[in-house]
Amino acid sequence: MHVDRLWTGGRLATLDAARPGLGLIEDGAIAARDGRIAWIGPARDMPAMEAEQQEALEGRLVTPGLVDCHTHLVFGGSRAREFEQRLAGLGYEEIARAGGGILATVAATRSATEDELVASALPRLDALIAEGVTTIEIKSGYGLELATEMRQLRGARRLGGLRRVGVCTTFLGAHALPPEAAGAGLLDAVDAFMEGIAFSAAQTARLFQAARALGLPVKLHADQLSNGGGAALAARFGALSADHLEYSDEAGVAAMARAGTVAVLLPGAFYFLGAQRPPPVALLRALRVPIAVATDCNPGSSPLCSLRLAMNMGATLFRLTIAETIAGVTREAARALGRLAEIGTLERGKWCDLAIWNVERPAELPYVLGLNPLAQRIWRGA
Ligand code: DI6
Ligand code: FE
Repeated sequence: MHVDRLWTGGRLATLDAARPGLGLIEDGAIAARDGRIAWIGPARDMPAMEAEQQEALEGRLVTPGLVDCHTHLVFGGSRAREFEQRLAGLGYEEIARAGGGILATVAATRSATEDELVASALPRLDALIAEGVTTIEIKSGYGLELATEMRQLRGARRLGGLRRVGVCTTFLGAHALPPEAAGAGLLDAVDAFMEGIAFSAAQTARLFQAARALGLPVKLHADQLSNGGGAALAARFGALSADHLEYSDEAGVAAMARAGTVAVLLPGAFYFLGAQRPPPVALLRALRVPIAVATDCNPGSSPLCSLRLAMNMGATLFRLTIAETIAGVTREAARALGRLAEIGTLERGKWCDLAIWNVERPAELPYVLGLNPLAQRIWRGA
C-alpha cells in the first residue's frame, strides 16, 4: 500500500462507535493518503506499507482532531467593562435589558471592518488550534443587519483560508433569513438565541421555516436562562443540536432523543455567569441523547478560548465522564455540525485530522490546566 504519511506505535482513541468506549487501539498505526485516513488499525494487522514519511509515536495518545462545535469567534470590541459591572453585582440579563450586553457587541461589530474582525479573531482561533482543534463552528449574530452579518460570515470563511482548520459557519442573525447570505454560500446552518431577553418561540419557528425552505439545517440556543420549551422546538424542526439546556425538562429531552438532536453543553457560559442549575445530564444519558461539549467562545457569557478547559468544566461542573468529555469534543461535536461522515472519529475514508498528545491516559486531556499537552496537530493529513 502506498501512502503519504504513516504513524506507528500510538495509542489510538478512534471514537469509532463500533468499538466500546473510546475505541482504543493499543500499538496502533494510521496511514494518510490525499488528506484522508487510508488505513488504521493494530500494528499487527497492518499490510505492507510504502510511506513517503514515517513517524514513531512512542506510545502517545492520538485522538481525532478536536471539534469546537459552538463559538461566536468573530466579533468587535470587548465586554471587560461588563465583567466589572457583573462583579459589582449587576446581572447578565439586567445589563442586556438596559441596552448593554449583546447590543454593546453589536455596536462594536457594526463599526468594525472585515479586516479588523478577522485580525481580532485570529488570536482566539490560534489559541484553540494550539490545543488540537481542527474544525470550528463560527456563528454570526452580532450584526443584526445584513451588511454586518455578511461581514462576520465572510470574516469567518476567511479565517478558514488563513489557518489549516475546517470552518463551519452558522447564521445567528435575525427574525428572517437574508437570502443574500444563503445565496452567497456563506452559511452552513442557522441558529437562534431563544430566550426571554432575545427571540420568542414564534419568531424562532418563523426563522426555522425560512431555513427549511432554503434547505439549511438548524441549531438552537435553548433553555439557557429559563425553560422556554427550546429543546422541544429544536427537536420539532429536526435540529442538528440544541445548545445550553440548563432549564430543559423531560419532555424536551425526550423530544430531542426522538429527533436525534445533539445536546451541546457549554460549561464555560455556566461558569462565567455563575449559573446555579446544571443541564439535566442524567436525563440526557438515560434517554441516550448524544452529548457534545463546546467553548461558546463569545465576549459576553463565555470568553473562553480553550476547548480543553471546556472539557475540564464539563467534568467538574456537570459531572461528565472522561469518555463523555472526549467524545463530546470529537464524535458528538462532529455530529452536532452534521459532519460525522467526514470528521470526528478515526476511521478509514474520513479526513485525517489528528490531535497527538504527550499523555498516556485519556483522563489527562481534561485533567491538566494551564499546560498544553498537545504534541502535534494534523489537518487533512499534514
Ligand atoms: N450565546 C449567545 O449568543 C448568547 N449566549 C450564548 O451562549 C449571548 C452571548 C453574548 O452575551 O454576547
Ligand atoms: Fe452561544
